[in-house]
Amino acid sequence: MVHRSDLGLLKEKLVAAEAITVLTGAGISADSGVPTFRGADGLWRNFRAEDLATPEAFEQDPRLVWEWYNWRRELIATKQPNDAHKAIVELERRCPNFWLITQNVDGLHRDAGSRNISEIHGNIWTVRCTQCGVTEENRDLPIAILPTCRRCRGLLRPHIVWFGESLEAKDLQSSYAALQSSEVCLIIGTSGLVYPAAGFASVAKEAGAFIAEINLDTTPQSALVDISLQGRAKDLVPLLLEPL
Ligand code: BV8
Ligand code: ZN
Repeated sequence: MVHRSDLGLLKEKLVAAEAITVLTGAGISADSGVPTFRGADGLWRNFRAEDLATPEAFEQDPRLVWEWYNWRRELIATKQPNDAHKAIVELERRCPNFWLITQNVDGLHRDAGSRNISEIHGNIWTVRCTQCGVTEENRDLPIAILPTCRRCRGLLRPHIVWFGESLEAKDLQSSYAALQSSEVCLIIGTSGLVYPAAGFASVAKEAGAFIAEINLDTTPQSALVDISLQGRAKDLVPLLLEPL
């Protein structure tokens, strides 16, 4: 249910804001046809992301993990950014200090044109050598299993942050800097269960930001946001750009 007053208030806050931070999760890509993690379609061959997106799973069975990523790459390769991704690009164009923090690894924000962005869980189109650490873009569909590094023959892995792995320092720094200086913080399409991203809303709140959540459901963050708009991101995010 979206109350006109909530939408109007949020639009006013966004128009007046000198600094805006947006945090997105799988829900923003759901409208592009990318399965979310914890929705009904979050399973693959009866595995959960938490089972496969770990260094232990890769250590134990790199083929199985690469098969899962090949499945996701083939699926994501056919998907386009939706109106919510595009509206966030327009918000970046309008706001002098804008930063986008995404948990999504699908690359759809970049495809839409977002530039001030931290892909805090990595990107499914980037691979990293487990030996020499070099990263490079790889769009092979599928990647031949097991992929090896052109420089040192080391085993390549997805350049993605798995459970139990720490986020890259540069991404944590850019995220906290943005959250602590934002006047308005939008939390879009995330279940708010995975840390440290799940703690980002309260970082912005403590810094005095006005916080709005856009989600189909309520989440653990709903209690601390100023406005909660319930509905699909592709329908609601573009409304934020309409004239007051
Ligand atoms: C870290 C890459 C520490 C994989 C991902 C116990 C054991 C082990 C670890 C932990 C533990 N307890 C806590 C932890 C820490 C752990 C964690 O938080 N676990 C959770 C599960 C409890 N976190 C970590 O391990 C992180 N690292 O803590 O490091 C450390 C420090 C120093 C040194 C060493 C270690 C790393 C977390 C990153 C994991 N990687 N992804 C891949 O994608 O292949 S997380 C994965 O979940 C995705 O990135 C995803 O983005 C993320 C969060 O999920 P959501 O994006 O929120 O998606 P979800 O499906 O859950 O929700 C969708 C939402 O959208 C829903 O709310 C739905 O209502 C809504 N929605 C749906 N459709 C729409 C919509 N909204 C609007 N419109 C729609 N149309
Ligand atoms: Zn190498």
